[in-house]
Amino acid sequence: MRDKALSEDEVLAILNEMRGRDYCYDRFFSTMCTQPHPIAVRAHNLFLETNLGDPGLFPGVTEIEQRVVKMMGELLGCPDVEGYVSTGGTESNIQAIRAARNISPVKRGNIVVPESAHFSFDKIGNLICLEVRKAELDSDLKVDLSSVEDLVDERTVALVGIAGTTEFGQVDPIDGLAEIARERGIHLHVDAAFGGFVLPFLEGDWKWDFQVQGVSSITIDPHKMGLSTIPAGGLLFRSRKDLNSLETETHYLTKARQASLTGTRSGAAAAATYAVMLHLGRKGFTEMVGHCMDLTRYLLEGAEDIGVEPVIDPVMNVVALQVESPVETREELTRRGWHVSMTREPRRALRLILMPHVTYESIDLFLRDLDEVLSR
Ligand code: 0PR
Repeated sequence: MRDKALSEDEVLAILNEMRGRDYCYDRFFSTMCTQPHPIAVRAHNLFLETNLGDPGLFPGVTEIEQRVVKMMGELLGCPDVEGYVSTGGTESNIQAIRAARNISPVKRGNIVVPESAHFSFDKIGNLICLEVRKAELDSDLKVDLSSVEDLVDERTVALVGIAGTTEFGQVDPIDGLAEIARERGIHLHVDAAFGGFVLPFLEGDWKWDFQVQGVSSITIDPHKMGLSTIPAGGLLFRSRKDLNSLETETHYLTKARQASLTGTRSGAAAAATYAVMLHLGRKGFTEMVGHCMDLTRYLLEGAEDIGVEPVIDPVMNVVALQVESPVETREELTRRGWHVSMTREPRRALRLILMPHVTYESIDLFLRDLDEVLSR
């Protein structure tokens, strides 16, 4: 730290210069986050100094957090849900699996996740010393149930299914996984970090949420399609005993026990999530998701016109485009200012997320550049 103090103006000049180095959302096709809704920003600022880690000091935002949990539970078929607002998908996944491990009598167990699982599950294996077994995918890139059956054994403490895979936006057969989980009496966790704020607003007959008997916990992230501020994640349990299994005693705080992974934690993103959910309601979310799906179809049609096909027919606003040299194509697109992501081997493809910040105009410009790059 420097000795001499800088004036506010001097500090802000430095900050603005650094902020100017960040890229802008208008050319991001690679991210599952987006610009927060303006009401989320206002709510976030209003609750900036609140700490959900010591809830007795902040009963207002503590009540907001519980309301958010109930609203997300209602959305996912279980109004009596238990949980909390976490920092995001990684924390929610960690905590769900930790609860499953805590409840299970098995020591040194394993979990069975789809090959398509987010890398947070690799962190979990390392963190809580569980073997992470990866089940194969079928030709639609959904988890193959017979592969799951082959991997499950008496040491399995949890199964994981994904509702909205990171790379392809695919939905696993959660009802099939639930059957396996029920038969064996094991925890089924559904990672809907992305799909949680998409699937409830799409027409379709997926059976993936708490309406499926056997689903024990769900991850749903407001800081992705929930238009909230970062960091806002949701962790929901069907049963109180799962949440209780995460609690430690907190002798000197205003509440005797704490289930969250972090101690001190901001109430700002919980308030932001609450504000967006109240302000948009189901109608607003349905319109927003509908708009993202219109953008998705527009991109697909334009891609088809230049001879580019998706790996699978998109279920939600996540598109993987098959191109001949994805690595080089992506590099050239980056040079032209486009931020696209890539799926893993063996299905390397350009990956685009059609978030609300994407415009028809940016899709047109992107496709023009993609066409040029591919024709070189
Ligand atoms: N589960 C799923 C299905 C996810 O897609 C993600 C993140 C997570 C869990 C973990 O969530 P947190 O990152 O909130 O802990 N998926 C995106 C990804 O890894 C996250 C992301 C967001 C990446 C913005 C890049 C980016 O710019 O691709």
